[in-house]
Amino acid sequence: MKIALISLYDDYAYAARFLATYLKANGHQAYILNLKTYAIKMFSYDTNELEQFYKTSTATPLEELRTDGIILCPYPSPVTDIEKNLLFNKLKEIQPDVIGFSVMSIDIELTKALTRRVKGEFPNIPVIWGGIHPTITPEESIGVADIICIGEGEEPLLELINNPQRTDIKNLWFRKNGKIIKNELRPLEQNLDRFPIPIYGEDEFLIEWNKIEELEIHTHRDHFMAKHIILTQRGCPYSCNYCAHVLTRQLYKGQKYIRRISVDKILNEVELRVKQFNPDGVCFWDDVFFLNYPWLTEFAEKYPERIGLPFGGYAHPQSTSEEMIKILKPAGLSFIAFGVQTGSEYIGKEIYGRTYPNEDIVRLAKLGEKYGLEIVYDIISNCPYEREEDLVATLKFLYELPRAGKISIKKLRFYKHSRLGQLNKPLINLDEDTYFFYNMLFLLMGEPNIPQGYVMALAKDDFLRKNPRILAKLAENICGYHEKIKLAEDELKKTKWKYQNYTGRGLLSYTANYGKKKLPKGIFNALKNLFPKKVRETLKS
Ligand code: B12
Ligand code: SF4
Repeated sequence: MKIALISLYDDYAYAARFLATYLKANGHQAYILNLKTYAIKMFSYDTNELEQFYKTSTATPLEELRTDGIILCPYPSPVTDIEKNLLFNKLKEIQPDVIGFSVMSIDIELTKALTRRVKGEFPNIPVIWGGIHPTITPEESIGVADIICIGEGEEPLLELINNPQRTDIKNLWFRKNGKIIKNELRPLEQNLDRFPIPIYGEDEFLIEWNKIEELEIHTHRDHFMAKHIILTQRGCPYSCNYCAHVLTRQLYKGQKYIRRISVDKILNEVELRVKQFNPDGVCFWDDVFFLNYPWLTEFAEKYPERIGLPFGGYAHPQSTSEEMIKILKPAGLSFIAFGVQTGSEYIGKEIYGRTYPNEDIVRLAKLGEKYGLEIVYDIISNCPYEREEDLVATLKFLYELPRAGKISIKKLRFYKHSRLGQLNKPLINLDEDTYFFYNMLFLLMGEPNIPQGYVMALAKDDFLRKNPRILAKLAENICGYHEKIKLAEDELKKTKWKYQNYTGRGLLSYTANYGKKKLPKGIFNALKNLFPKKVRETLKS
């Protein structure tokens, strides 16, 4: 049997990749159709290109603001008619028996539209949705798809492909003759090692920028990543209110929720990726990498000899001990990322459901500093429950913490059905300029070229508070946006620059490497003159 798995705005397509690999290992044909990557386009703060994008985009735009002083707009550039036609032509060519979509909530409108078109053009091919969105909103999802998969998909999808007539498959709901058949959930897969190592660059296509391209190993976008990304586990022990785990964990009460691939198997995978993509480092992008001391110990023993590249991953204030860092550091640990999210105890506890005090975050950050690791702080912005005093608290907290190598700010995706959406608390919804003002200050807090004391002074400036875009100009120039892009481009041209038009994540990834590079002296002084006198006075003091 043949299946086409469609992955939207997703560079990595792990879900489609895991599923396709498993189906292939069981004798089926599986195609991965990537409809657009989670492409990254760089917007300078001072052009109006970004505003134009917001005006014309039909997709929900995402913003990530970085210390590099740029707005990176991980960029769901709207799917064009040409791209839709390329997708449907490919489907006609493949003639799959089943079409699957992997769906995140953010892409739901696009998925619905594409599903309707599939049903119009191929009325006899069943459409199955899987992924986080149908898992947490099954009733809504089965209203559109013929079949939905709740939770893990490998086994249910295999059973379906083995016999597309069946409607009694656990984890799957079917819409048949106006009726919904809801099958029960099967237990979580406890032995992740039994799944094969995911395949890259085989029967895989990328539709983007009005073109379709077959992705083979040597043309795969993963060549552009300075760090190759690998997932070693499923599940998370925590319950942050803004996270999907809160909802998915409830489905599996009483079962072991966190499961990890064995160290040996992960190292086999890393070895393969090193051969395939020659990355400069590895990012173990589990929700929390710093879990399970025995696993980490074995990893620390074996990784240096077999791989030896610098690596890092997500830490969590409650799970990460000094002992863990101590054993991983000599094995090549070079960076840790973790969610600071807010400095406000009110938002942390009452809104995000945090069960530990800010001091625990400080402790973790100081550990990172002590062991000379690059530290990345994640901050959540645009939380509708935040008051201005909460944003001030975050700024003060960043001042208190060791300076980050990178501060990554993501807009909160506020879904009514999430636990966050269900809280009985007043919604404040500050205006965009307020969020923007503080986001810029947060960014500057992570920027080595400006003393943090200046940033605190800028925060008190009424003029800037009313004209926050000026701060963006400061951020852009102080952070050396143009210089960094140039350095990154030159570097890419020398090394792996194969796609002249590709200004996406490869460039980003290389740019990030220059995040700490000291910029030519004088930039900061020259820039001061761009600002109103009042601001200049503040900068002097
Ligand atoms: C990698 C990742 C990303 C990557 C890739 C995006 C992607 N589509 O996966 C990037 C960095 C791009 C990303 C970005 C974002 N992400 Co993200 N991301 C993840 C992460 C960490 C892993 C997902 C993954 O690949 N897992 C591995 C695969 C194998 O597991 P899986 O996806 O669950 O798939 C299994 C089943 O669901 C099922 N399945 C999945 N698809 C299908 C399809 C079929 C047909 C079938 C039968 C079964 C099936 O089978 C699979 C194997 O068992 C998850 C958290 C998590 N731990 O899951 C968040 C997560 C998916 N992201 C999330 C969010 C909110 C975002 C952002 C909106 C963040 C932001 N504010 O900017 C953006 C939006 C990006 C966009 N597409 O526009 C949320 C989604 C919540 C929701 N309701 O949709 C999650 C769940 C994290 C969270 N905190 O809750 N993300
Ligand atoms: S620690 Fe991260 S993955 Fe775990 S529940 Fe919180 S946000 Fe989700």
